[in-house]
Amino acid sequence: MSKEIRVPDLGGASDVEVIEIYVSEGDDIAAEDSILAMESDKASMDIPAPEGGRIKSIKVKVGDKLNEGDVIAELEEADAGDKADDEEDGTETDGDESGESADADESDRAEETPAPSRDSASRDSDGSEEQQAKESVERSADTGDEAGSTEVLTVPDLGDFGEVPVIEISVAIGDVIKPEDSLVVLESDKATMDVPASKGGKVVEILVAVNDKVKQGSPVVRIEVEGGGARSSDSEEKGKSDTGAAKDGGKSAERTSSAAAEKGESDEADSQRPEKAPKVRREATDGREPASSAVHAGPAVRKLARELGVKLESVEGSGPKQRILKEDLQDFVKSNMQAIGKAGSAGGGIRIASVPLPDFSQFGETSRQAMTKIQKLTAENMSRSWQTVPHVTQFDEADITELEDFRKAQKAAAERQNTKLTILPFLLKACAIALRRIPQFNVAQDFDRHELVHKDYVHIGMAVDTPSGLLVPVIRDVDQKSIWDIARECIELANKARDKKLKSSEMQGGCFTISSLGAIGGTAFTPIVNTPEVAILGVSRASIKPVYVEGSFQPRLMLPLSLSYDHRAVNGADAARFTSLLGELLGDIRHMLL
Ligand code: CAO
Repeated sequence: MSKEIRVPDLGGASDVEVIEIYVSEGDDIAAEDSILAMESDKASMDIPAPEGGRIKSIKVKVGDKLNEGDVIAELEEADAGDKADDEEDGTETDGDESGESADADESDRAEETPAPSRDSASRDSDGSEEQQAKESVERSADTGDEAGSTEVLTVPDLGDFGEVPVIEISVAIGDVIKPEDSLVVLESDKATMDVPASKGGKVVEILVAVNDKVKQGSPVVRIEVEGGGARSSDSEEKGKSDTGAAKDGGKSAERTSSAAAEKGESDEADSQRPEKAPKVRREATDGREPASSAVHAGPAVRKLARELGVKLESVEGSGPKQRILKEDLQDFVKSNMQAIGKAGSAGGGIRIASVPLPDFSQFGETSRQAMTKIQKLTAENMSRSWQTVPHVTQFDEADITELEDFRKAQKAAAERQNTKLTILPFLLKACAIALRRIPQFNVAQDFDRHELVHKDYVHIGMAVDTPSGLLVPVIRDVDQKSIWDIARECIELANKARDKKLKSSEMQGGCFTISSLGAIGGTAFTPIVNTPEVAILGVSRASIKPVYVEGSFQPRLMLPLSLSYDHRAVNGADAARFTSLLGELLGDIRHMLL
């Protein structure tokens, strides 16, 4: 046995367009599931299924204009048992009656309004909304007596809906509005409605708050009617007559408002309306967020957007009249998530948390200087690495007593070669050998593809301190170069860095970085991994220390090493092996030949 689903009471609205159909033939639906969305100029509403079942046929299509009682779809009842019960109850009758039954459901649902907010709760009790309306009108009357120019605009007939929560206030005190401008947006679980202004003027008081529940006759705003034509008694009468007219004649918000607009046009006179009324939604004029009522979307989509925390103004609608469909919302969320994912994996999107700054001038004189490009980039890179890499630092010491003797012995040879030999080229060479022997340090991690990228080359960056900030030129194929070649390249690249002559290609392709503070001082530090590399060696100042060798303490030149590594790629044992190997290679440079 099938049942017809019909358009319920539309509050008097007629020829309301079907803008989206949510179900297909054969779909199993539950009671209350939205079947389709309809939209007039001022309201969009979802038509819910009065009961569960299977959609046998759909009788309408997008673009159709429907009226109360029109058949929307045929529903095959889900359960014969239920049907029998229904028949016993006498509820299974012809289409018209099922329409009534749908209406009855509607009114039941209308009573199932959410718990009022604290604000509205106090107003709701004991019918105090009416009381409030009355007070407002009285206030208006008071003002009217003095100024003879204010009026309270109220909620028109809302059709089947009882009390409906306010979800947005579309105007602000001081706004000049014209008839038909939206004052507030109401949203029940089935419909979103703009409450239009029945006449124009300047908003002097807003009489509702978001989450307040309102119904027909509830006061919304008080306006100052330009030209001062409206007297208090008029306004009271008009308030009543607006409501009354809606009751007697047109039952819809649309009709009420258009009737009011007509009235406004006829008796309030065009002269009272500003010649060119400013836009009420002023996204461009005062920086306030545009009201989401400015976008076309049905209640189901609005609800979903709220649940997902999506601002509908950001979503492009692909439906008729740029209406936002559920798919548009899904696409929006999907593309945003993908963008975030890409930004994360590409290293972008890292936000440098800004700490709220006090007014330093209260403590003394200050001046400001713009950050250099290098400083900004360094800040971003350091933040990204600090936030994304699980760092561990392994500390060790290398006995470079013999190395230092050898290095000093090469001073004349260095001068002949027109270069200088510091500890750094030896460190670079030792690290290149260590990277070859312990290859887990020479990788990158691709978390998108869950793969390790093994590099079969050894390019090492060296941190250079320059007046504009830190730069890291990269020496290529360190494992294949002689100590003299490396020494020359170190000087050349360091000079280029300080003279701002480094090409970007000379700062790319690094597998590992050395940060040497040895010429400056310090005993140890924790360098930050230059991601996507997985390790960095910090070098501090070498000093003579008593070292217990073969039964006695001997003065040895010890070089402090601080190896920071990404613990996802490298484990602690490998890190200890790496620094031990460096100690071995630097302790006796003949090992570098093996
Ligand atoms: N222990 C003792 N002496 C050291 C030393 C160490 N660890 N490292 C260098 N020295 C000595 C050098 O041997 C040299 O002495 P001599 O003139 O007697 O030979 C002197 O200090 C000056 O060295 P240098 O700084 O000119 O040359 P370098 O090769 O050691 O370093 C460079 C070159 C570019 C790395 C360095 O100048 C630099 O800019 N370091 C700063 C790096 C930095 O800022 N890192 C921090 C980054 S944030 O993590």
